[in-house]
Amino acid sequence: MPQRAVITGITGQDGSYLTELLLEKGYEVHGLVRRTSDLSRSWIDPLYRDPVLRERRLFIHYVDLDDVTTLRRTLIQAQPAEVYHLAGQSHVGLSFEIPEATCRWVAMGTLGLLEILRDLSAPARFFHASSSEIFGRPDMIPQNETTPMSPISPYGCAKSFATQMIRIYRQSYGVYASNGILYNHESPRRAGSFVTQKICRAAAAIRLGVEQELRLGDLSAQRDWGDARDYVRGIWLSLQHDEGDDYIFATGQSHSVQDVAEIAFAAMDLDWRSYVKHDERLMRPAEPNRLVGDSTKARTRLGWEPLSDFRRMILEMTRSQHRLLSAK
Ligand code: GDR
Repeated sequence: MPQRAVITGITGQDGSYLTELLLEKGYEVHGLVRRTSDLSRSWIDPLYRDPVLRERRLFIHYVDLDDVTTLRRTLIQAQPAEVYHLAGQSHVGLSFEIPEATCRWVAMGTLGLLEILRDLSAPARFFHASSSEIFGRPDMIPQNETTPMSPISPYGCAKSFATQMIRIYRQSYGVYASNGILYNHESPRRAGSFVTQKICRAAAAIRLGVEQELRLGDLSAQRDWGDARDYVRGIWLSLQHDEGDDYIFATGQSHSVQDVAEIAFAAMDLDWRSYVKHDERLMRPAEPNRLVGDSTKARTRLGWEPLSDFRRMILEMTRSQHRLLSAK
């Protein structure tokens, strides 16, 4: 019998890399997809079109996170050994505009899954994709698993709720549930609304003469940016330990939005200063700072190690955007 896993958010960057990893490891993968989502334009589509995988080792279920009855039925039928919960509204800036929807999906969506899990006759191990946004503007640098949560965005607040619920279900109901506290992680599959991909795409588009300028918010904002493929290995490793726990996944190094622009534009033989314009409308009502993670626990307990490097990743993303745009 192959190991069976359920992934919420299978169509996204992390979901698609995780699916590839699990299929490689011999898992049967069940992906939950929003009913309005267009699978044909997602990273999962090539896998799902493969007749060797489709409905044999890779299954897609159309179910919304707030449709708890269908969710329950799907999980009871799938009988997974592992559930990876990656879905939710993941844009921090947008969460200031749609706070209620963000909390419904991110906070209550996670709680709904925990409630189902608690009732399953065959217990499943549960992974929750938490976020460095739970820390807001922390006093300690770098942050670790004991750093107090003090979010400053609706998204961070919803993630804090979900993160704490994971701890409560672990302690009070004996559910195997783990938080991966994920710092920013990028790749050529990153959605274009996040700043790294927005910059890499624009540098390529300007090089090709398709666009003339790039408008950005806070250029001085700093983040601990890692590579999604490293973090997805960490996500899997989190559920291979004997008991559920919390783990920070981060590189421990900080870079600015301007650093991203410098590397991406230079890769296209352009000087970023000639094309990047500051746009006040892209500034957020509150901006976290000092978000740098200490991943010692994940490294020592899970044997996790990030293999990629920031500069190489931005170069890869920019070249990948250049290839995609050139082919259009
Ligand atoms: P973040 O990622 O909010 O950290 O959340 P994002 O790439 O959106 O922003 C990073 C930083 O760049 C600044 N910024 C801009 N951001 C966007 N999106 N667009 C702009 O034009 C722009 N200009 C400047 C932002 O203000 C910010 O400081 C990501 C998401 O993946 C979350 O889901 C995840 O939980 C956290 O990382 C860890």
